[in-house]
Amino acid sequence: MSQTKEVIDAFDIKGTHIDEFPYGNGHINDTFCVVYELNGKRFRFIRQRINKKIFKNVPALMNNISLVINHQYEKLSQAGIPDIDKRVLTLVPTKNGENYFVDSAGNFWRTYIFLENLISLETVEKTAHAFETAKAFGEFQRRLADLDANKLTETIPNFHHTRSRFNTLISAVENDKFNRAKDVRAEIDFVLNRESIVDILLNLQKSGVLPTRITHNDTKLNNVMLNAETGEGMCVIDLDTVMPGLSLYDFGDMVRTATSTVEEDERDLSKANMDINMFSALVKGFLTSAGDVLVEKEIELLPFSGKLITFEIGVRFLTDYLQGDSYFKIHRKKQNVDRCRKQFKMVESMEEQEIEMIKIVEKA
Ligand code: ADP
Ligand code: GN1
Ligand code: MG
Repeated sequence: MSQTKEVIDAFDIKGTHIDEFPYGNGHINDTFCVVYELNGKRFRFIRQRINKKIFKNVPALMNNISLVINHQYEKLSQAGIPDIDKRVLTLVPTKNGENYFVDSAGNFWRTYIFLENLISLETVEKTAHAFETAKAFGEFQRRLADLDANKLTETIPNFHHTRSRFNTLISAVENDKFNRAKDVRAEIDFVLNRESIVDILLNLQKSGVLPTRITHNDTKLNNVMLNAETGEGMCVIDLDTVMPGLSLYDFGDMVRTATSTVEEDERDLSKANMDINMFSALVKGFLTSAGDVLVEKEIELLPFSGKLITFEIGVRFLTDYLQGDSYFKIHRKKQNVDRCRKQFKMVESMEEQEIEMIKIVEKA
């Protein structure tokens, strides 16, 4: 869906709109790169149609995002860090001074300044990528430690509630509305055999051993922008799910996405393995930036978090397949099954390397 004139005209951007095209590989929002020209110069922006089926209260979500951006901005300026505009997202307001626009069809749109000369990766190529990713997400988490969590709305309730993700899968299997359970029996069994892991972090949170913090909750590799030349982790993006959560959820999703050198939906499962050197780099990067705020249990469970979140996202892909592919964008039939299989193969790979992973954390 391209943008209508009312959307293009809504934002406070000088110059002429000359081009727009779909951009990036996000599974949730419709993202476009939009190009404007002013005095012979071209300027790019990121414009997104926010998925209102998934995010039920977009005004509250946008309020979260601007609180988070402003807080990060203040922290960076207090610390005298240079290039702040490359380290936090910048929202472009509408002509009415709002940070989003609702078009006549009821769609919600927002615009960010394009982060030029930064890149986001779909797969890691070297350990420095893993280190920089974890360092950036750790810094992000640390800078939010003193933001009042009561000011934030929970944009998706129970987002990382692994027990409820498990139960939703069970209901989807029982209902089997699209008669698809027969295609994924082995994957369903894989989940049933691991039910014992789903409550571990939730129980530790309930008993107060694991503190609730403001976390990002969607720390996949392509949600951090790196300096295209130096590889430095610069800017955490995709702030839709920033809300109270566990630090381990953020680390876990990095293990899922930044220890694999192949894509999330890779079909050749012999290539889907947890690379222990990448894991080690993630641990080092995360401890460099967030280490001094983490409690002992948060550090001890870093290896487990990788397995849990990889399992949880695999469960979500499987559930979405059973529910008719209505949540994650797909580009081919059974893509959610491929994504699920890749996640579960990664879980197995982590199970096999559990002792090595624990040793790395102990050493760090
Ligand atoms: P989704 O929620 O659908 O994942 P994202 O906000 O993550 O959407 O954006 C999708 C992709 O667009 C990102 O992975 C990144 O490559 C690119 N992107 C997002 N914001 C910017 C930005 N401000 N500058 C440059 N690229 C961006
Ligand atoms: C979605 O928005 P994106 O593509 O960065 C999803 C994450 C999943 C991820 C799997 C709001 O992330 O939770 O882990 O896909 N985001 C939402 O790739 O559900
Ligand atoms: Mg994203």
